[in-house]
Amino acid sequence: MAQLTLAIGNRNYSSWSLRAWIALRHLGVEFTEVVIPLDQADTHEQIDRYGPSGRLPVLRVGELAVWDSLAICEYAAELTGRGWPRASEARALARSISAELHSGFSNLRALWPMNARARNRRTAMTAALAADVERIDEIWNDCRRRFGAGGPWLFGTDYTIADAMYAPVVLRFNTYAARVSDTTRWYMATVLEDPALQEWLSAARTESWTIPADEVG
Ligand SMILES: N[C@@H](CCC(=O)N[C@@H](CS)C(=O)NCC(=O)O)C(=O)O
Repeated sequence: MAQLTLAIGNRNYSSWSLRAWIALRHLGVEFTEVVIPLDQADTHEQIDRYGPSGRLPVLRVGELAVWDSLAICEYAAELTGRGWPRASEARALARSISAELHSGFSNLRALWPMNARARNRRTAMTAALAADVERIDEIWNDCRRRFGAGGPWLFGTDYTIADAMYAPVVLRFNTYAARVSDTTRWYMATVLEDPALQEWLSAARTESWTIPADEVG
Protein backbone atom coordinates (compact mmCIF):
# COMPACT_ATOMS: atom_id res chain seq x y z
CA MET A 1 0.00 0.00 0.00
CA ALA A 2 1.21 3.52 -0.79
CA GLN A 3 2.46 5.63 2.07
CA LEU A 4 -0.10 7.91 3.76
CA THR A 5 0.53 11.65 3.95
CA LEU A 6 -1.74 13.92 5.95
CA ALA A 7 -1.69 17.61 5.02
CA ILE A 8 -2.82 19.72 7.96
CA GLY A 9 -3.13 23.40 8.85
CA ASN A 10 -1.44 25.20 11.75
CA ARG A 11 -1.78 23.02 14.81
CA ASN A 12 -2.72 26.01 16.92
CA TYR A 13 -5.77 26.99 14.89
CA SER A 14 -6.83 24.17 12.57
CA SER A 15 -9.54 22.32 14.43
CA TRP A 16 -10.53 20.19 11.43
CA SER A 17 -6.92 19.09 11.00
CA LEU A 18 -6.71 18.03 14.65
CA ARG A 19 -9.75 15.77 14.24
CA ALA A 20 -8.24 13.79 11.37
CA TRP A 21 -4.74 13.74 12.86
CA ILE A 22 -5.77 12.49 16.30
CA ALA A 23 -8.09 9.84 14.83
CA LEU A 24 -5.25 8.44 12.71
CA ARG A 25 -2.92 8.47 15.72
CA HIS A 26 -5.40 6.65 17.97
CA LEU A 27 -6.27 4.10 15.31
CA GLY A 28 -2.58 3.30 14.90
CA VAL A 29 -2.39 4.37 11.26
CA GLU A 30 1.17 5.18 10.08
CA PHE A 31 1.42 8.46 8.21
CA THR A 32 3.73 11.35 7.53
CA GLU A 33 2.45 14.88 7.98
CA VAL A 34 2.87 18.13 6.09
CA VAL A 35 1.92 21.41 7.77
CA ILE A 36 0.55 24.12 5.48
CA PRO A 37 0.24 27.44 7.34
CA LEU A 38 -3.22 28.96 6.91
CA ASP A 39 -3.85 32.56 5.93
CA GLN A 40 -0.64 33.01 3.93
CA ALA A 41 -0.31 34.27 0.35
CA ASP A 42 0.49 30.80 -0.96
CA THR A 43 -1.78 28.73 1.33
CA HIS A 44 -4.23 27.75 -1.41
CA GLU A 45 -1.51 27.01 -3.94
CA GLN A 46 0.01 24.61 -1.41
CA ILE A 47 -3.33 22.99 -0.48
CA ASP A 48 -4.09 22.43 -4.18
CA ARG A 49 -1.06 20.12 -4.41
CA TYR A 50 -2.84 17.69 -2.07
CA GLY A 51 -6.58 17.92 -2.75
CA PRO A 52 -9.27 19.76 -4.69
CA SER A 53 -11.42 21.39 -1.98
CA GLY A 54 -9.12 24.26 -1.01
CA ARG A 55 -9.42 23.08 2.59
CA LEU A 56 -7.37 21.10 5.08
CA PRO A 57 -6.99 18.35 6.18
CA VAL A 58 -6.32 16.18 3.15
CA LEU A 59 -5.05 12.61 3.28
CA ARG A 60 -3.05 11.38 0.31
CA VAL A 61 -2.59 7.68 -0.34
CA GLY A 62 -0.56 7.64 -3.53
CA GLU A 63 -2.79 9.22 -6.18
CA LEU A 64 -5.87 8.97 -3.98
CA ALA A 65 -6.93 12.15 -2.17
CA VAL A 66 -9.32 11.91 0.77
CA TRP A 67 -10.47 15.30 2.00
CA ASP A 68 -12.76 16.45 4.79
CA SER A 69 -12.00 15.37 8.35
CA LEU A 70 -14.92 12.96 8.69
CA ALA A 71 -14.15 11.24 5.37
CA ILE A 72 -10.55 10.78 6.52
CA CYS A 73 -11.75 9.29 9.82
CA GLU A 74 -14.03 6.90 7.90
CA TYR A 75 -11.15 5.90 5.62
CA ALA A 76 -9.02 5.13 8.69
CA ALA A 77 -11.88 3.15 10.25
CA GLU A 78 -12.16 1.00 7.12
CA LEU A 79 -8.40 0.51 7.03
CA THR A 80 -8.14 -0.62 10.64
CA GLY A 81 -11.56 -2.08 11.42
CA ARG A 82 -11.62 0.24 14.44
CA GLY A 83 -12.89 3.72 15.22
CA TRP A 84 -16.61 3.20 15.85
CA PRO A 85 -18.18 1.42 18.85
CA ARG A 86 -18.91 -2.26 18.17
CA ALA A 87 -22.45 -2.27 19.55
CA SER A 88 -25.00 -1.06 17.03
CA GLU A 89 -26.84 1.34 19.35
CA ALA A 90 -23.61 2.93 20.59
CA ARG A 91 -22.32 3.15 17.01
CA ALA A 92 -25.50 4.91 15.89
CA LEU A 93 -25.13 7.45 18.70
CA ALA A 94 -21.42 7.95 17.94
CA ARG A 95 -22.24 8.62 14.29
CA SER A 96 -25.12 10.93 15.20
CA ILE A 97 -23.04 13.12 17.49
CA SER A 98 -20.13 13.17 15.03
CA ALA A 99 -22.47 14.30 12.25
CA GLU A 100 -24.11 16.85 14.57
CA LEU A 101 -20.69 18.33 15.29
CA HIS A 102 -19.65 18.23 11.65
CA SER A 103 -22.64 20.20 10.45
CA GLY A 104 -23.51 22.32 13.47
CA PHE A 105 -22.37 24.46 16.38
CA SER A 106 -21.69 27.43 14.13
CA ASN A 107 -21.90 29.89 17.05
CA LEU A 108 -19.28 28.02 19.03
CA ARG A 109 -17.07 27.85 15.95
CA ALA A 110 -17.42 31.55 15.16
CA LEU A 111 -17.22 33.00 18.68
CA TRP A 112 -14.69 30.63 20.24
CA PRO A 113 -12.14 29.81 17.51
CA MET A 114 -9.73 27.06 18.39
CA ASN A 115 -6.56 28.61 19.77
CA ALA A 116 -4.81 25.61 21.29
CA ARG A 117 -2.04 27.41 23.18
CA ALA A 118 -4.22 30.24 24.57
CA ARG A 119 -5.50 30.19 28.14
CA ASN A 120 -7.76 32.43 30.25
CA ARG A 121 -9.50 34.04 27.29
CA ARG A 122 -12.91 35.55 28.01
CA THR A 123 -15.60 36.64 25.55
CA ALA A 124 -19.13 37.93 26.00
CA MET A 125 -21.56 35.06 26.46
CA THR A 126 -24.46 35.13 24.02
CA ALA A 127 -27.63 33.03 24.21
CA ALA A 128 -26.66 31.23 21.00
CA LEU A 129 -23.16 30.39 22.27
CA ALA A 130 -24.56 29.23 25.62
CA ALA A 131 -27.00 26.97 23.77
CA ASP A 132 -24.13 25.33 21.84
CA VAL A 133 -22.13 24.81 25.06
CA GLU A 134 -25.17 23.34 26.85
CA ARG A 135 -25.95 21.00 23.97
CA ILE A 136 -22.38 19.66 23.91
CA ASP A 137 -22.43 19.24 27.68
CA GLU A 138 -25.66 17.26 27.28
CA ILE A 139 -24.15 15.10 24.50
CA TRP A 140 -21.09 14.17 26.56
CA ASN A 141 -23.21 13.41 29.63
CA ASP A 142 -25.53 11.25 27.56
CA CYS A 143 -22.69 9.21 26.01
CA ARG A 144 -20.87 8.77 29.30
CA ARG A 145 -24.05 7.76 31.14
CA ARG A 146 -25.24 5.29 28.54
CA PHE A 147 -22.00 3.82 27.19
CA GLY A 148 -19.03 5.17 29.16
CA ALA A 149 -18.97 2.82 32.15
CA GLY A 150 -16.06 0.66 30.93
CA GLY A 151 -13.49 3.42 30.43
CA PRO A 152 -12.71 7.14 30.19
CA TRP A 153 -13.85 7.94 26.63
CA LEU A 154 -17.30 8.90 25.38
CA PHE A 155 -18.05 5.24 24.61
CA GLY A 156 -16.01 3.66 27.38
CA THR A 157 -12.80 1.73 26.86
CA ASP A 158 -12.06 2.43 23.21
CA TYR A 159 -11.19 5.82 21.75
CA THR A 160 -13.65 6.43 18.93
CA ILE A 161 -14.02 8.86 16.05
CA ALA A 162 -16.56 10.71 18.21
CA ASP A 163 -13.77 11.50 20.70
CA ALA A 164 -11.60 12.73 17.82
CA MET A 165 -14.41 14.92 16.47
CA TYR A 166 -14.91 16.60 19.85
CA ALA A 167 -11.21 16.99 20.81
CA PRO A 168 -11.04 20.58 19.44
CA VAL A 169 -14.18 21.44 21.41
CA VAL A 170 -12.38 20.41 24.59
CA LEU A 171 -9.57 22.81 23.67
CA ARG A 172 -12.08 25.60 23.07
CA PHE A 173 -13.83 24.97 26.40
CA ASN A 174 -10.42 25.03 28.06
CA THR A 175 -9.26 28.25 26.38
CA TYR A 176 -12.46 30.21 27.08
CA ALA A 177 -13.30 28.58 30.45
CA ALA A 178 -16.72 27.20 29.53
CA ARG A 179 -19.10 26.60 32.43
CA VAL A 180 -19.83 22.91 32.33
CA SER A 181 -21.05 19.99 34.44
CA ASP A 182 -18.80 17.77 36.56
CA THR A 183 -19.05 14.92 34.06
CA THR A 184 -17.90 17.21 31.26
CA ARG A 185 -15.04 18.57 33.36
CA TRP A 186 -13.94 15.01 34.04
CA TYR A 187 -14.14 14.06 30.36
CA MET A 188 -12.20 17.21 29.42
CA ALA A 189 -9.42 16.21 31.83
CA THR A 190 -9.21 12.80 30.13
CA VAL A 191 -8.90 14.43 26.71
CA LEU A 192 -6.36 17.02 27.89
CA GLU A 193 -4.16 14.31 29.42
CA ASP A 194 -4.24 12.20 26.26
CA PRO A 195 -0.58 11.75 25.14
CA ALA A 196 -1.58 12.21 21.48
CA LEU A 197 -3.23 15.54 22.26
CA GLN A 198 -0.22 16.54 24.35
CA GLU A 199 2.00 15.83 21.35
CA TRP A 200 -0.22 18.08 19.18
CA LEU A 201 -0.17 20.85 21.80
CA SER A 202 3.61 20.74 22.19
CA ALA A 203 4.01 21.19 18.45
CA ALA A 204 1.39 23.99 18.44
CA ARG A 205 3.38 25.89 21.04
CA THR A 206 6.44 25.93 18.76
CA GLU A 207 4.57 27.45 15.81
CA SER A 208 5.39 31.09 15.12
CA TRP A 209 2.38 32.00 12.96
CA THR A 210 -0.54 33.92 14.42
CA ILE A 211 -3.95 34.49 12.83
CA PRO A 212 -5.28 37.78 14.29
CA ALA A 213 -8.92 36.93 13.50
CA ASP A 214 -8.66 33.82 15.69
CA GLU A 215 -7.04 35.65 18.62
CA VAL A 216 -10.14 36.60 20.58
CA GLY A 217 -10.92 37.18 24.25
N1 LIG B 1 -15.59 20.30 6.63
C1 LIG B 1 -14.16 20.42 6.41
C2 LIG B 1 -13.70 21.78 6.85
C3 LIG B 1 -12.25 22.04 6.55
C4 LIG B 1 -11.83 23.49 6.80
O1 LIG B 1 -12.65 24.41 6.80
N2 LIG B 1 -10.52 23.66 7.00
C5 LIG B 1 -9.95 24.98 7.21
C6 LIG B 1 -8.84 24.90 8.25
S1 LIG B 1 -9.41 24.43 9.85
C7 LIG B 1 -9.25 25.42 5.94
O2 LIG B 1 -8.68 24.62 5.24
N3 LIG B 1 -9.25 26.70 5.62
C8 LIG B 1 -8.49 27.19 4.51
C9 LIG B 1 -8.91 28.54 4.13
O3 LIG B 1 -10.05 28.89 4.45
O4 LIG B 1 -8.12 29.22 3.49
C10 LIG B 1 -13.46 19.26 7.12
O5 LIG B 1 -14.11 18.63 7.96
O6 LIG B 1 -12.31 18.94 6.84
